[in-house]
Amino acid sequence: MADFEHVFDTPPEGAAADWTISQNWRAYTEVEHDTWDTLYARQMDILPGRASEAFLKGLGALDLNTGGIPDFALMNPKLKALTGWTVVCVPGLVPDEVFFDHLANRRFPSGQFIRKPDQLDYLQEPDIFHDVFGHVPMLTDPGFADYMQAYGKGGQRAQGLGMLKNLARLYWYTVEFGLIEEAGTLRIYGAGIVSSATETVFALEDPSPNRIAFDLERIMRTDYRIDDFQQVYFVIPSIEALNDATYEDFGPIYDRLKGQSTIPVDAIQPYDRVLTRGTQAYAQKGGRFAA
Ligand code: HBI
Ligand code: FE
Repeated sequence: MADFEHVFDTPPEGAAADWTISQNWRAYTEVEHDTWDTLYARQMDILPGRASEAFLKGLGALDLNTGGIPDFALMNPKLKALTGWTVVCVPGLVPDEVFFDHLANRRFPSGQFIRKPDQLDYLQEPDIFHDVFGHVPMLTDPGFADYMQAYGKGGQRAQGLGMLKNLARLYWYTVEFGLIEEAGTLRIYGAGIVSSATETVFALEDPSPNRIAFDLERIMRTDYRIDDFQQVYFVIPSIEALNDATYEDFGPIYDRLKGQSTIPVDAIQPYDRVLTRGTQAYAQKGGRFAA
């Protein structure tokens, strides 16, 4: 983490005890607003037909393309009316317990800064484009809104039980890099994918990654990489199914996981339901790649 610019141990100067800061929307420069517009336009060229309908509907409802970086004072009333969520500004990555406390109270922490023009394609830290464009549209979906709050509550508990590493994998493979089946096709809904032009195409169309049916315990045992495209994606049948599969006491699962090995990112297990190993297997299932 040492090379992350926006990471602190205690709330930096000007931040409140809960790590929030003012968005200070008026202070964004023309270059920063242009960066938002460029990234937004680039994603809208490729997301229709690839992103989940829930994401596209949410994006439209929030009206995030009025020119430049969205002003939270204008966006939050729309979001709050839909699902009771709001977005708060933070200086960068915040400690896990702070992050969970916000989620458990239906507040999504967003970075205040936006990437530099020479970082359009990739940065490891979550900036306002990743956080707002990537995460917030899904928070307009009532089922997904509940899932995120449950993750915040579960995070607090997992931390106490020493199982955060396992729970964080669930977040990674759903909230950040999840795929969903819609009308017999694969769509993306994970924020790490929908906010990345290159991974938007890779996640659905590249033959190399494994695409495996969602399996809670399997995911909690699976490693992940933060520095490259994913080698495995997990596919949920629906948001409702995701909630059903995770609406249970994780205590017994955590007990079982303690005795089990970690599954490498590129491994396939005998019990995996592999939806595609690249485009061919998926085409055989009558998927969108058959055309
Ligand atoms: N802080 N701002 C911010 N954004 C995140 O996504 C985030 C964080 N702190 C901790 C964290 N994520 C994760 O490590 C937890 O989900 C485990
Ligand atoms: Fe994220």
